[in-house]
Amino acid sequence: MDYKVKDIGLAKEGEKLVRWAEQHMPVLMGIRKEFEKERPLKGIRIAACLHVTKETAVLIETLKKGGATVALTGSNPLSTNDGVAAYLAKNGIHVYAWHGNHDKYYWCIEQALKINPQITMDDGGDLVTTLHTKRQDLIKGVMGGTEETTTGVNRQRAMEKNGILRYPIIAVNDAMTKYLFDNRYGTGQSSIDGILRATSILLAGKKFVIAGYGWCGRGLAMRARGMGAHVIITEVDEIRALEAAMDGFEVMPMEKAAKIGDIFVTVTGNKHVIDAKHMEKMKDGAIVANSGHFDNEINVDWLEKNAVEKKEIRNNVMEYKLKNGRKIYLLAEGRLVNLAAAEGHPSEVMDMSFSNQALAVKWIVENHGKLENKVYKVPEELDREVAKRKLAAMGIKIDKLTREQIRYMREWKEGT
Ligand code: 9W4
Repeated sequence: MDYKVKDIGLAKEGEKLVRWAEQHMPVLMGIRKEFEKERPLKGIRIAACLHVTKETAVLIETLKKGGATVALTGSNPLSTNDGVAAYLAKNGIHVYAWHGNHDKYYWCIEQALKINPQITMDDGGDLVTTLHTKRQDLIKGVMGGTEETTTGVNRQRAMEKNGILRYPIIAVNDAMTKYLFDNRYGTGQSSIDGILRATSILLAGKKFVIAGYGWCGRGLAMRARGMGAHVIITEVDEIRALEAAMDGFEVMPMEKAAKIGDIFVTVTGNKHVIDAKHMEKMKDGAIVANSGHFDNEINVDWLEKNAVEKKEIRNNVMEYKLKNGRKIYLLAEGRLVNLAAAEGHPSEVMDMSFSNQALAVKWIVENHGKLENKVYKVPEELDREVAKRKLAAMGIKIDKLTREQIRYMREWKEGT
């Protein structure tokens, strides 16, 4: 049994986390039950490059219960939970991952590929890319792969366009039960969670400025309002700005918001959304955080160069004293506050993405003979199946169209 983790002795701690996640992932656990009975992945070898989290462990064990042999490597050096990695290694998964693994990141991917995978599961596309560059010899044995994130799907779509993609990929990221929920409810809640864990401040009555009104911004605004904050949105897109205004939020340019905000969160996907000219105008004690994908939404370099004093106040809170005498508090070095200071998407959200993953793997095994070397959407019936099962798990029933209503919808002649 081959693996490499930080400390196999951490398995018991990891197991507690995984059991907790299982409690909150009813759809995936339901799929696990079926997999145990039907063994749809019997004898299938899977290499996965995913964030080694408690939720990922629930997915990996589900694949194993379905009959698969799994090798797992981390998809980011900072996202591996060493307890979870140890727990999986102890339970028959070939895990190559430890927290802070910057130097041996690609070595770990190579180890995972030793399984000679028939299926790849990626989060960001590093497995697919490694197979297409360094390990082309393994490609003939691959039936297909899945991809969890936008970044990965973009990379693989580019490969398809250039005619170099050599096996089919299912874009789990693009499933409705994934993208319609994770940014809004996952990032929305976990960003607040990260800010509160880092600072323990009261949100009620605070001026909470959100840069960007995409899915993350909408989720965050909804939750901040729920906590009693006065929410201000800044936008560059007129339609989104209008939407924010009609959702009942105050909308204004960042230059104006900078002067009045207590807390600032960037979720735009663009750079230097909070820049020198904004920070110079902020009130003493302003808190600044980022939940957008890259860590350049806040001009941290400027802060670093122009602060006259810098002090770590508590974990994930850095105080910068500016020349004007005012202090600004930067959370988690301007990296994603929901990941660095909290635990990312709650398990209930990951339940839906990872159920799509599990069903997509089964679908590839059943259909790979008919597939071309293209990026496919998750078949709509699987996507809807995940939604149905989530509703059932939540105890929610919905109506069905009557035969007459179906006929009415198809009928174009019947009007007013
Ligand atoms: N985690 C991550 C990334 C950077 C990072 C403190 C600053 C993404 C998706 C899922 O990227 C992920 N930087 C850190 S901690 C950290 C964590 N620091 C430390 O100083 C730098 C990541 C998917 N996911 C969930 O969201 C929940 N379960 C999941 O599997 C996980 C992690």
